[in-house]
Amino acid sequence: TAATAQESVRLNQVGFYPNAPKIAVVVGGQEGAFTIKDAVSGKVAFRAELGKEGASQYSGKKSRIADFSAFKKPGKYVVEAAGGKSHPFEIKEKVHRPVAIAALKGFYYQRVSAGLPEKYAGKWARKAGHPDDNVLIHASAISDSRPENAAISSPRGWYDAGDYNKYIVNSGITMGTLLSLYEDFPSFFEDFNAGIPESNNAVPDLLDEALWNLRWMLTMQDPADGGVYHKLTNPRFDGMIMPDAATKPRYVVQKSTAAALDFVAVMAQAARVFKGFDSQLPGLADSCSAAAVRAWAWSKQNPAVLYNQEEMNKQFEPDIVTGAYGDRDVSDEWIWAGSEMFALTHNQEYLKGIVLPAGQVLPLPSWNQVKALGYYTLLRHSESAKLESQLATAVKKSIMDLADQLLDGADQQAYRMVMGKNARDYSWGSSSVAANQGIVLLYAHKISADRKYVHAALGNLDYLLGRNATGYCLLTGFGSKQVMHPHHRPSIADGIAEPVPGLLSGGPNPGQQDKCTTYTSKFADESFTDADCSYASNEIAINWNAPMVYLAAAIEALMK
Ligand code: 9MR
Repeated sequence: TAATAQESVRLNQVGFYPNAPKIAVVVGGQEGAFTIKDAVSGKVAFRAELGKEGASQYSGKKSRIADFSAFKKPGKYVVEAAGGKSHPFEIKEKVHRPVAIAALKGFYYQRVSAGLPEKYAGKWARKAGHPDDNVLIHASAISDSRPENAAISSPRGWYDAGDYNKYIVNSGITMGTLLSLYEDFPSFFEDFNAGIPESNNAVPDLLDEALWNLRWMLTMQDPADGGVYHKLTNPRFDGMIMPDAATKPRYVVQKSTAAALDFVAVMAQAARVFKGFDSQLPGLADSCSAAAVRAWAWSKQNPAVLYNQEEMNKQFEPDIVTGAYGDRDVSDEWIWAGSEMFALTHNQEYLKGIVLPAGQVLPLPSWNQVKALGYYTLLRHSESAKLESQLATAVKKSIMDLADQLLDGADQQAYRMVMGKNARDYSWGSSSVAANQGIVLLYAHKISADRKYVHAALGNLDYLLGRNATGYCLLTGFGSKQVMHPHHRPSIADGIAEPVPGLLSGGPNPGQQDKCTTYTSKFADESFTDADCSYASNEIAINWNAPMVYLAAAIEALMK
């Protein structure tokens, strides 16, 4: 389908900082001038020439860049070019603050075992679902301490995504990202009110929200041996119903090394972070620290117990067919867990095998690849924990090498950004790729103090908010062309037209594993459909929202 006039100019539909780059992409390839007009009066406020012609490496669609970085006057505007007109946007300070707040609030809406009163949830108020106070032990998880007829209480946590299950592996990277955000920008969160029930207590809202999931994670450890259940789940996915209507039996399943090590990392990091709130949360930091030590010991005895759902289902009943998060390589989990334990204890023993093998580039974080999370923590704590200088140098170099590899050639891309340079960027949950690339770039800025990395990270935030080949602003509740039909059970079942706000859509994914019939393009950068059938391109997930919160909040903190 042909782009409408508005869709032919693509930009961050939320807005721009006065003193930062401002880029729009004009699709079509026509040359000439573009103008910035006042959105209300229509008066021309700025005029310049479009840049040279470029083309999407996926669709071949031609485009030109409208660079109006030199225009700094606060206000509300549109871009006009080549007969097209952009959605309206603002130029102002703190322009992404509402984005950061809403993306954190997105986690509140995902709370399990809690009713969401109107006072906090507005029209998305809903009843509590999943008390999870009577969770069965799946046959794969039976042990001396937890026999078959035993049930455990494992309430709270966040719903993982559009489904209602709770997965330790995916909680791991999510919590690591949020706790790192706090560790990296603590003062920013002194004044950051997300409008959650705990907003008026003495703990920052970011940590209050994380606590909801932390308390659940603690219940996933078997007190007898320190091992950690891989997930808490229904045997099969629920229908498109509200949480309180979803009452099928729930199970904890098999312990796994990935779950145990992600748990170690989160608990060790939480122990450090919550030590600063001992008077508000007495004993919490110590409990986290003890839990981390026990899960580490279990992992040492069980260094590679992988979660293989198909194999599990051959041996045990009932069959479990929900998300597997079946990581087949836990070497990076060892590095993340070891790094967090080192930062907690300052004991070098935890750092075995930490250096990247020669010639390897640090992989971008994802649920099954968490090495970089370990490196971020070593970077942050290299001085306080007295990291050996050789190691500290190697960690810095790895992060800089990755950031420079991301940046290399990005300004030659049709959309002039890091995201999408490599075809593999468009995978399931590609929005989290864009956000995690942004985070690496911000760490490179922390190391180098070079502002170019902040501007490149901002480019990826622009991508998520509208400067992309789908034309959508990918965070629900924001922009002019909004995601309205995410694959998210409450948003589908609640009878409210607008989806729950502050949730990041997964984004383009040419795999199209959901086989929805509503896709209009097969090109990687356009392979997105705003339809609730599309769990492969339009689901939401906690591990995608967390880097969105990080990127938006960190950029706000750095743009002050
Ligand atoms: O994010 C996960 C993606 O990397 C996998 O390719 C995909 C298929 O296994 O699963 C994604 O995670 C889903 C999880 O299994 C269940 N809850 C929803 C998650 C997001 O789609």
